[in-house]
Amino acid sequence: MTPTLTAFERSPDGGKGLARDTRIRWALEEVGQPYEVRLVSFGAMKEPAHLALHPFGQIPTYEEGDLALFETGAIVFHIAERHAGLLPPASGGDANARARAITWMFAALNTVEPPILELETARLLEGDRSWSAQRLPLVEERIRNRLGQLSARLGNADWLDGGFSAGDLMMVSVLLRLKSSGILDGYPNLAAYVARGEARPAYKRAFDAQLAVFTGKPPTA
Ligand code: GTB
Repeated sequence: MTPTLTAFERSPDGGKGLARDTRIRWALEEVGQPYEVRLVSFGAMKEPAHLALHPFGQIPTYEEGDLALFETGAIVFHIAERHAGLLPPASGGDANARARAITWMFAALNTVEPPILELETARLLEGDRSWSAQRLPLVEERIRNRLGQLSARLGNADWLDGGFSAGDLMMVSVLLRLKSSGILDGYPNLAAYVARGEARPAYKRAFDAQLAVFTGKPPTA
């Protein structure tokens, strides 16, 4: 059954791939699962029909037959459970490696993404407050602290734990949000890690597909 995602009809980033539907598109591209997209306006996201799918009135959502999901972590995990390619197999494989890959998904969402979101809030929503100039360096310091720890763990490896996994997909997606800040440049191995993620054909297809929404041109892939 072909799943359907929701995505912004008009993304504030104009197609830079930062809205979270890109992660889901990427996961589906990695496993070779075709999908459909329903574009929603900011207004429609707060209407009952969308709220029935997503209690917080956000994108992305994921519908597959009777199943409706929200939260990118849950959606990527669901895709990784249903298809080979994003997690080491549960049985007949290395169950511990699978558990560790899932751990990295949670680490991306619960430990690395929050300070990055704080920075976006501090810049976009609080930039005009009198205390903003004092707060920003503190927020940036919290991000650098996390990136330093992540960088030390990644070392010279290509991916966080052996082969590419849903943990890397989520971590790269989270780190991509820092790209324009220049903060990643202080961690060359993390910058290279993100570039490796972006170089994956599945990521490129996902990026092109979300960009096509805004350019009106069909994806080239
Ligand atoms: N925890 C949820 C998840 O992981 O699925 C968070 C979902 C979420 O934040 N969705 C955002 C949304 O719907 C879009 S992705 N926001 C509208 C609202 O809350 O009313 C966040 C996002 C939006 C825009 C950019 N951008 O333009 O750069 C980047 C990221």
